Amino acid sequence: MADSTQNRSDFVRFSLEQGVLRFGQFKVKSGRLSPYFFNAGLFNTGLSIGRLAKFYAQALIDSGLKFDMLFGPAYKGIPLSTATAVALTGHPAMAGQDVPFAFNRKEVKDHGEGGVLVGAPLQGRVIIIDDVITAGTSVRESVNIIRQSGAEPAAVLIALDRMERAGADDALSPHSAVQDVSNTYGIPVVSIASLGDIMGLLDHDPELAEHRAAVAAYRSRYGVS
Ligand code: OMP
Repeated sequence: MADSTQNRSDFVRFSLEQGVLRFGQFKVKSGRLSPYFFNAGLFNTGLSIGRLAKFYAQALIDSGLKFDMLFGPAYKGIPLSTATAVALTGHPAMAGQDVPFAFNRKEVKDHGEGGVLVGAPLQGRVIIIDDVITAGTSVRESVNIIRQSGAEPAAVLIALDRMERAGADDALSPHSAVQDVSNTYGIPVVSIASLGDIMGLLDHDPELAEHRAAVAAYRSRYGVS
């Protein structure tokens, strides 16, 4: 198994073990009833966020993308960018290179150090880190912040790509939210894992066989290729 495939399937397994990935019936932001849900907020201990960060770091290294620093949109991107910078800096492929990171505040601060940005100055090729992309709002804000600082948004790094078509049931877009983000800003979106990897888990784990049909049906109804 190639390294990146291993990272993807290990991540799906890890998410399941942590209770982050669940099967059942969940109403998602789009209003659809999804047979699975990925709640990244449940990576909420030192051990689990440390492991999560290693998966992000490995996915970024596997992508082969060149980058200079990380940016985590408030709020969820803040611990993600911080932990991933730690994981990248300790990754053998970085050969000891330190990785700067920054994040934004949701409220502009008018005293003290002021402003909306915290962390390293935004410069060079910046990787935006988030958990899932639903409407792409936080990516749009991040791209604007990065460009306004004279830096270059280089890619978006997310945990899970649900690979589902955007839009209402009677007017489904041919593209997913992830593809729309990539097309709109002209930057790649790298995910640690995707719906395809979840299907891979369901195909190979007999204990999860009962969920396979529902996820496959959801995928054929809403999925992008
Ligand atoms: P933000 O991080 O604020 O963009 O929120 C992400 C959104 O995606 C939240 O509304 C979540 O409920 C939602 N979400 C997941 O986190 N995981 C999923 O598997 C599916 C969704 C979703 O609602 O599409």
